[in-house]
Amino acid sequence: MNDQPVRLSRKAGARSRPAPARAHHPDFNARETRGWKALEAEDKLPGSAWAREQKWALEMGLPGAPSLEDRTIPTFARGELPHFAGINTFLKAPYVENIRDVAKYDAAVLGVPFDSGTTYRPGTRFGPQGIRRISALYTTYNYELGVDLREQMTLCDAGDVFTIPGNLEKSFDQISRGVGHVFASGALPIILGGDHSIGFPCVRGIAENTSKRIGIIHFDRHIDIQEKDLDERMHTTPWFWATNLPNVPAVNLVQLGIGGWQVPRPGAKEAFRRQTNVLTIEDIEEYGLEKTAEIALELAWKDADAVYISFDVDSLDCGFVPGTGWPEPGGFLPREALKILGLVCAPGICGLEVVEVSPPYDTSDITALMGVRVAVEALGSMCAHGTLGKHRSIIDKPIDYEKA
Ligand SMILES: [Mn+2]
Repeated sequence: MNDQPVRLSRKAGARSRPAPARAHHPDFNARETRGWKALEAEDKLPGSAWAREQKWALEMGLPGAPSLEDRTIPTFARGELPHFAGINTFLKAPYVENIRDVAKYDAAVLGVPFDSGTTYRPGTRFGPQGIRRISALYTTYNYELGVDLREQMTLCDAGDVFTIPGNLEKSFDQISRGVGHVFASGALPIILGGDHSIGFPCVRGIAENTSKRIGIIHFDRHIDIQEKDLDERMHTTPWFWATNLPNVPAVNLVQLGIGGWQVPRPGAKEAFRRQTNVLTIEDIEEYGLEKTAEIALELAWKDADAVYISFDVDSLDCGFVPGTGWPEPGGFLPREALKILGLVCAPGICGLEVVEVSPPYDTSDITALMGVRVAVEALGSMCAHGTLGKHRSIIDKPIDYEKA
């Protein structure tokens, strides 16, 4: 760059050279950045549900001390604020004590505290508690998506399924009933595991309430489709059993991020035999995130009527998820997995599980926080695309679990 003054004309004398145009920068005056568009989206969001929550909190929690200037603050913490206080349901959503009331909500979070399917590190029975606890950190608003879950949908916390430690089969029966009940009620089930053995009973609970065909998009480092492990239906086996269900064919199973040194060969053989759709991290790097999501959607939805999402937090590089049962290097970066997750949830899903969060091995709650993020990212994507509630169209043979 020549910063020397340049003589433009005899009359003008010496003047500075004009600054070169920085055409490679976004035009901030035209407000074309995503950062700005997100602010525009926020400006259009309503705040009425928040106003209702504040009013309710005051009614429930007594007016605050006269010395407080903010008269919306109650004496007892109720609702979202403050983030460090209160009884932690997921995102401080209302706790549904009578489980029949889940029908009144668009989506219901339910915990499946179960780790008897674990074959290495246990502790995922504390997953739902850990995820709920750190979910207190979150608001209901997402900046980039321009969505506010509180304003755009109704969410409840249905509490936990009563699982039976040490008994896979009885627990599976309980889990299928619990997930099936929530699904049949019309609320979208958002399931907090638990180890990955719950994948089979969760999908079974949904599948038995519909005659329609269900595809699965599975985020994992592990292939999880062998018949048995250590003589039982452990957390390495859910897709063997789920894709044996008549309306959950293996050709609609898409497995993202599989690889490394922890994939049991019996699982690889079974995936080969059933022709599931596996993309490794290198495949995904090559195709890119958008194209990967496109491929996943095409395969999972091929001749199917709904798609279920199974997100194992160990699909991420273990540097991001120390609190998990089988940590493995070389997986997704959080932003990669979240991007793909948002894209595959955009057309609507019939259920989501986030599994393998093990708080006893966690550091600073980062693995549990990822679990929260998976759940809200899926809901946020569906709110942004207007697809929340689409799953209701496939509930064509709801089971009455009071009688069944
Ligand atoms: Mn896994």
